[in-house]
Amino acid sequence: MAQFPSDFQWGFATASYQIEGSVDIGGRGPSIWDTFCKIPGKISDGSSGDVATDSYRLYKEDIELLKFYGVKAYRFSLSWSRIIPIGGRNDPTNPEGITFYSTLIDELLKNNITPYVTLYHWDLPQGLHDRYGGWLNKEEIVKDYVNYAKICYTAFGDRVKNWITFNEPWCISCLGYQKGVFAPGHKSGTEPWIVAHNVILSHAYAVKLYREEFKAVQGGQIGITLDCHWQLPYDESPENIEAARRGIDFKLGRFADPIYKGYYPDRVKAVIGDRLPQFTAEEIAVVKGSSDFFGLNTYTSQIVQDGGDDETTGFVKIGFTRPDGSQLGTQAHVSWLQTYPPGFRSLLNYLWETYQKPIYVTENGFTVKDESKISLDNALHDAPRVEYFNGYAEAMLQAVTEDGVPVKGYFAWSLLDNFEWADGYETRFGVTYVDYATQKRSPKLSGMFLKQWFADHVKA
Ligand code: GBH
Repeated sequence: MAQFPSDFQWGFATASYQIEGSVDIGGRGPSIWDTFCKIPGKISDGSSGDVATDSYRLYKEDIELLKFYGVKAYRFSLSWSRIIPIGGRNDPTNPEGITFYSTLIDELLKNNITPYVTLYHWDLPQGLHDRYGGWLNKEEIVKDYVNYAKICYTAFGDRVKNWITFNEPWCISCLGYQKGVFAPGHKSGTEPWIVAHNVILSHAYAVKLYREEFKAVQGGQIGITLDCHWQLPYDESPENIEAARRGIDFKLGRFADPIYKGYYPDRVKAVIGDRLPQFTAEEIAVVKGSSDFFGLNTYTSQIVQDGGDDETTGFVKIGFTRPDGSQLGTQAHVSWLQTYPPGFRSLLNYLWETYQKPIYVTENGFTVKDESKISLDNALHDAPRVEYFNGYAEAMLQAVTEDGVPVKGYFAWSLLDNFEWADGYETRFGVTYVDYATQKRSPKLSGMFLKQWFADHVKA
């Protein structure tokens, strides 16, 4: 049987605002998501991360679950406003917040679970948004983010050896500042490009600091996580083949090309023109080569056609229906996701050919249709999620053992059902069912499946 090498990492991923709750507890300051959730109509069920899976209090139960599944690693994110409640470089830090994460890290290590820590998974301190416009203000935000990163390296870097600076800059900029469906809910044509640029710079200067002042002593690696779905042209027409390439550049290349190659993609420059900020020579020297690995979040594949009016996609129309009317795969609870493992294998090959970096799949997962509406017994028997993970895990194994793509680790999204942003709690991505009335956690079949699959497919 084909297997991954013995050092292959696998586990589950979560994010602070989606699981912690306790938003007013332990000295935490508000984030832009606390504010956003209070705007009527923004969250489909009117909920928020106020309680979520209560993991600030129940973190030991979460670690028990991780142990039960037999994982080697756990990816979670830090809440910036738990560590620096207002957020800025001259603002006080919160010792209670630092102690919380320090204890979590110690408990993971005690149980032989390697922490993979994301510094920023969308929960900007509200204080910085109010003070100077948050991600829109280059001069301030880069310095404040680097200061926050420095506090984290200093407090946790003796034990944390795997750092991820940002989760999904495309979502931060396009959903937060262009479509307005994520915090802070802006709708603008210029802001998303400024925000994206400032996120890239914040990432790059935080990596520079790590490499110059921490890496020699702490010996860790640091990189960024980008999100991308594989894009299949609707047909063989030149316009649709070109649309798929442009779609990937607008989703991924706009971040990956500066970071791994040192310039914005031509297709993006051609369309965006002078709305695209420019890097100074000094800046691009810091940006280029600023990620030790390729962190990838991917969930689906898309069938794309030239046209439409959506700049966030690069003016490509996204669907799942082939010219003959057939669907790409099994439809998930959310409209944007269908199961299609071959696209995952293609994407892994594309990333390796294009960027030549070892890959960590930092998120991958599925949400079963109507899982919140069926009985607990039925929800625990999540066959479509098992089918999804089976297909994706096999595709990844083939990419590694047959195609030679260096995938080093895999994190399924997510350990638990949790606060699914604008979808609230109805959309469930967990391999563990959460009863939100009692916070009782119950493993689903898919969690048991992954436990067995990785036990079988990673060399001892
Ligand atoms: C990830 O984003 C997130 O990192 C994670 O926090 C989240 O819980 C998980 O996915 C599951 O959704 O407005 O057309 O883009 C994945 C990227 C961003 C894809 C939101 C779907 C909504 C449709 N997702 N997007 S669209």
